[in-house]
Amino acid sequence: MNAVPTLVLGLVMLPLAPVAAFANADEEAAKTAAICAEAEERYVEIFGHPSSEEEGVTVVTMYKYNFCPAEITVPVGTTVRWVNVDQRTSHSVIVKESGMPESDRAFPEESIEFTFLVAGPQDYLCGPHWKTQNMIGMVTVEP
Ligand SMILES: [Cu+2]
Repeated sequence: MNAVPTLVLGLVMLPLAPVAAFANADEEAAKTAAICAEAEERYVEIFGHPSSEEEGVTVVTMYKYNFCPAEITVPVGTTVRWVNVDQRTSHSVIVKESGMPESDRAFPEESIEFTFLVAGPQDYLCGPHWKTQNMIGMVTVEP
């Protein structure tokens, strides 16, 4: 008699788990997209033009503990400029495998630049926020 409720419970639980995981991922993606759209609005407010219009650099904004966009693909030799468009928080950049030390903190409206000379995927993170806020990014450098 006792085996029946357990079996029913098992059947109900199994299909629910993956669905819940997908819903959370979608929600997370939507939240990130909204934050990054806001970051671009901040960029235009501060600098008077879209981040895509900067000459000679690829811009990644830093806003509300996110890199926007968190993943980019660039040709080798590209300089990435990380721009802090937050109002209060400071951020840094550590390109893990570059051998370079952590950058200075970029305060609101300041930026950090790094030129990617080695092809391959390069993880980077924000010193003060990668652990607590998962503030992590990736640059895929193409030869
Ligand atoms: Cu940060």
